[in-house]
Amino acid sequence: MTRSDGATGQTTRADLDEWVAQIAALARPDHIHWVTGSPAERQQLIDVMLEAGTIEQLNPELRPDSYVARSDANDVARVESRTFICSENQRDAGPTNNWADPDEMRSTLGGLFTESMRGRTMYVIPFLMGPEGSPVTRAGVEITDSPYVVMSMGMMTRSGRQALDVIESGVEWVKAVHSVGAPLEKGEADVPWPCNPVKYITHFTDSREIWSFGSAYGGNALLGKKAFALRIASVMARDEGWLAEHMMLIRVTSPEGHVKHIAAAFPSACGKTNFAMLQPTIPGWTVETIGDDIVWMWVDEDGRLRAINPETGFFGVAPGTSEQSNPVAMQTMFGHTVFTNVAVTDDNDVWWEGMTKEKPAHLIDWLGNDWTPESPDPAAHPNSRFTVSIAQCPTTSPDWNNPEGVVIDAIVFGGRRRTTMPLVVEARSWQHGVYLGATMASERTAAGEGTVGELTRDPFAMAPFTGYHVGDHWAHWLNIGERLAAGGHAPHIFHVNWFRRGDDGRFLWLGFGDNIRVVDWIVKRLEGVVGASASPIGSLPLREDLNVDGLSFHGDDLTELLTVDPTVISGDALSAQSVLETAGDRTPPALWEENAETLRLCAAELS
Ligand code: OXD
Ligand code: MN
Repeated sequence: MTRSDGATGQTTRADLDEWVAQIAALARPDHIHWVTGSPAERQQLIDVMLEAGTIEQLNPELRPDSYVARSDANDVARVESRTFICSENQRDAGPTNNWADPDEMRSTLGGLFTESMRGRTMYVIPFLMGPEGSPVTRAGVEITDSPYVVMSMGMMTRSGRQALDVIESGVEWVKAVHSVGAPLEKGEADVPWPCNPVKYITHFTDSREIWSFGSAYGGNALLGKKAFALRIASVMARDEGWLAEHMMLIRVTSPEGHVKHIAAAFPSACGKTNFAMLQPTIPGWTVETIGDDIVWMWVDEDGRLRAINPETGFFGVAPGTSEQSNPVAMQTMFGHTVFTNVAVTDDNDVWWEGMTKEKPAHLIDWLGNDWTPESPDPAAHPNSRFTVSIAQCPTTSPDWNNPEGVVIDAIVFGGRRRTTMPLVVEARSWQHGVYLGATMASERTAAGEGTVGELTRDPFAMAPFTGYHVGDHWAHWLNIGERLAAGGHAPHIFHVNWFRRGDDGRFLWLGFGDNIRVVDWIVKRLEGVVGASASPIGSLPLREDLNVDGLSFHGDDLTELLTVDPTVISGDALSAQSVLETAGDRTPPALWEENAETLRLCAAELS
């Protein structure tokens, strides 16, 4: 075995060197490459992938230094059914995770990884989640046999030499091993997207280790993202007293100069990226992007909630992204972007459903086939993605990389709800806000498995991502709230719904840039300058306080958006009991109290 970069391969961390040697002895790659993160190395990866057909270069005049990858047709999304939490104690995984016995899983993985990298290069990627110097920043090392993963991790994390320097300074680091599971016999030709029908995405939460086999797609393979920054980090956060959450993070500045930071949790493919890049339709507002998918938060010495985005890039859902819905995302991906499973136009640029009103007359679809508007299937896969660095985003906040993070003023929960939930509501208290987060529901999207459109409860938008017992996650949020209350600085909690529909299926709210009108109300509430009307699920805007200047509404749409029906809310609260029951005796009694209070308030309104 030789190292392709010719260096000696030794770091000053014997534990790291030993681990790399051990994985190499198991997986038997042909080469080992220590990732430095240099531009020359990036070009080398691109050349390797162009040669293998994993990526194709897009028209450099239209989209410089950008590429399209087409995955295997069966490797297109996160595989929750193949995702396992291997905690020593089964109860720690809780009812929302697949649990597997760690010893049994180690033996299964030992078999699968034996010689799994034969014929391939094994890349060693040191990486940091979070800016260097932040109290919650953590290090990891991902071993992978996929150059696509290396290139993506290069955009999504601080990887290479900088991270290795931090690891060599003596910090703890998380072990993450990934193989596409497609060894090559001598002389055997490779396929453009090697993967294996057998997939395992496993998390050893006690020893803080990740092992992923068989997939090269997104969160299954870019292990800094869901596996580390959410599943493993949520366990670290539980043990160390902080929060790792599935949230976007923005700074908003009002025309009066009030600066606030808002963290918002929505399930996958429900608009976090659009919210993070919101272009305000009310003059005088600015929105700066800090993160679009993951937020790590801690209580600072003054008892305030501070937050960072641990990532450095976007792995955004392409379909639906357009100059109208998200012009900032469109500008961000002007070049230096990797697209996966999108369609390609005749002039060799990208296209996906919703990008333009008019569909192109001819495309190459995500499977590599000819496509015309008459074709029955979408041209881009519904979970097709763009991967791009946050540094390219024109609205990125100068503080996105600040190790001190930003102070959170408001936390927002939301999902896709055709009915029931109003445009915006403010929780009565932190405890009530935790109840709203624990019981939040959304219609399924293509980002995971399952039937698209089906309503599911997705506590804190973390159902696929909390690495421990869901009931303990709720209790942890309540504990954090107590610490914040002691300092007198707890953020206010809100719930929003951009997706309410009329009987004919039309959206009642315009969404996108007009969501600033909801932000405007949230900031007025934080400033204490507007009242609200009490409802069984919290405080609703008074109609005169929601700035709808310049908008026109069909019939009673605005009233419908700003009111709740106690009969419907009471039905929803009864259905929410199922999610509280799921966590059994680990459901904090405070959440049952909030459910009972909701039902009591509904009954009072109905009597
Ligand atoms: C993501 C997801 O990729 O949530 O961010 O699926
Ligand atoms: Mn996500």
